[in-house]
Amino acid sequence: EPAAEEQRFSLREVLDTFRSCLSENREVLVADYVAGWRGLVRFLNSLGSVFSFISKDATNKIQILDNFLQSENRVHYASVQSMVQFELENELVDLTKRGKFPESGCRTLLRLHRALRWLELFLERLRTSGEDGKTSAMCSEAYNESLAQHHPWIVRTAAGVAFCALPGRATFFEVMNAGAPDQVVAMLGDALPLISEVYQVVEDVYAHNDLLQLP
Ligand code: 1Q0
Repeated sequence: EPAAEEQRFSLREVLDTFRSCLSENREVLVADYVAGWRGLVRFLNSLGSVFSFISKDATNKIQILDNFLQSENRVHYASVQSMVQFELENELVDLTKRGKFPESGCRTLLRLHRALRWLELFLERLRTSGEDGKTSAMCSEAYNESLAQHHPWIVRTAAGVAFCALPGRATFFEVMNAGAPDQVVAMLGDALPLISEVYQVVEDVYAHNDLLQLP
């Protein structure tokens, strides 16, 4: 039935939203960025409840950005570039320590941005892995190279436990719902440059404005 079909994760759909994220003038569109994440969270939820502490946090951050997209300031939140400019000009960001703006668009999107680097590293490992590749190892390596550096010990520990519950490569590919393993691998090959480009554009915007360490 269509309703169930809509809920089903499809790798292609998620990749398409990340593709539509980048406008011609290299602006990153927040609505599409958030839609991409919503798709990933749906995927994560379909892997089981061990991951719900992760998906809850991601959902919360998606919701914060969604609220901006529906607020009276929504025009300023159309792209990452305009969001950064708007929040900085109007002093809506806690720059050095948490204070009046614990849920600024800038700091919220930064958390997802860091997670996108994890995704990039993980998917690259998945893409180049052999049939007997261990997803949990790929996942924790990718995590240690990226997000872990921003997480306290307790979160790193919980994440490590969750990674152990990841299904094997074959199941993982099935859940991606994108055809036979070689088709999934091909699709990942198409998708990764795109994900890294989105990552790099956001990274540059944040670096340029000295926002990479927002509390
Ligand atoms: C497949 C396994 C998924 C593993 C995801 C790796 C990330 C682990 C992160 C664990 C920490 C989550 C708990 C909360 C942490 C927050 O403290 C932290 C910082 O925020 P704040 O407000 O406290 O400063 N939050 C984050 O760092 C954001 C983490 C967001 C993670 C979103 C993960 C979404 C996962 C998607 C699954 C994709 C599977 C790949 C296959 C899809 C193919 C395209």
